[in-house]
Amino acid sequence: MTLVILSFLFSVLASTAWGACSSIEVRREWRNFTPAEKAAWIDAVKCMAHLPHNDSLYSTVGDFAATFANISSNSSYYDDYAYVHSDLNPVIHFTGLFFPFHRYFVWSYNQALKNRCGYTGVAPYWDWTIDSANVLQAGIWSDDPTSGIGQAVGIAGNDFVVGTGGFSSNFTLAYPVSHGLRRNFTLQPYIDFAADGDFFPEPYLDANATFTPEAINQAIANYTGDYKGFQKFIEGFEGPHGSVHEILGGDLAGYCPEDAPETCFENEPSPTFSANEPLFWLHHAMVDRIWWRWQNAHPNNTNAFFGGSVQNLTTYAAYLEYPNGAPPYLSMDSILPTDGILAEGTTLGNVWSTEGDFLCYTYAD
Ligand SMILES: [Cu+2]
Repeated sequence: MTLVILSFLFSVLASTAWGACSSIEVRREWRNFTPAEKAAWIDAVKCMAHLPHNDSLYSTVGDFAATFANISSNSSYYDDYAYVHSDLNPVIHFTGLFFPFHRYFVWSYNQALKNRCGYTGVAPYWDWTIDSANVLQAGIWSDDPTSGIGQAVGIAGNDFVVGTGGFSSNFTLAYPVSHGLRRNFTLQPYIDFAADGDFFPEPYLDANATFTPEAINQAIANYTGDYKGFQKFIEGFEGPHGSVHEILGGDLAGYCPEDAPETCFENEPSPTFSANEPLFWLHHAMVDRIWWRWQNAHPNNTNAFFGGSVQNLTTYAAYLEYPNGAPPYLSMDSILPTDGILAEGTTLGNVWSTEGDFLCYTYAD
């Protein structure tokens, strides 16, 4: 009895004195989900894809609308999230917003699964380091129609639309044109970028070599206190974040569906409509977990931040000077963009700790 009271008192003290959240969500790796838990997540994602478009969606940047697609009222709430990522592409990549925005985006999406689709599970992540040696043989490509993510190479005769797993039916995407989920695993995706020589010095690189356990563990150990260097390693060209996107081809890599407008093909592959792919959420939860591990690896990392608000990829020299954004510089008081879909008024400081009252989640390991 005394122990129970003591532990109760301790938890009350912990939540009031240190601002810890009372019921923390523990995110788990996809392969540690039971088949029923996997099916529940897939069901919730497909539920989002059948909810109506939210009229409060607006574009902040507008490049995506100008080049690929305007906001379509013939779309779903799931498509609204894909649109937000597409529209904000130039302000959330290669800027100081990369880690905090994607943390907020994955969390907001998970809240929507719960609040709008009755999802009661936790956000899954895909630890692709475990599968890096042989990505194509990974268990994640299960063909099971209720609990499987589906094949890594879609049907070649059908524009690489995924033909197995939970997303092969009742799952249509609106951007840039209506199409089914597409994947086309390619071990050497950077060959397509060979013309951008400075940015892609190793076009024949096997992309899986960039996301091994050793590469990620070294990055976490090596950039103590160096937020800019850490972000550049994870997000930079031919780095692990981009390699997972590009190795899967199709939607996750920003390759255009066959009926897309010509301007889409002129700009492909581009990191815009990658959130069409449900794996986007598992991939970005993993990227978030790597940042979380780095934050926890050393006291000098926990609150480290340095980043600008303006993406500058005009020349390779400019990129090397501003790999995570040129001035004006961002601070903990800077407000995250929302496109009317995410909750307004969230600051970088609000999302710096995952375990505080605001986000209230952690990772199993
Ligand atoms: Cu992104």
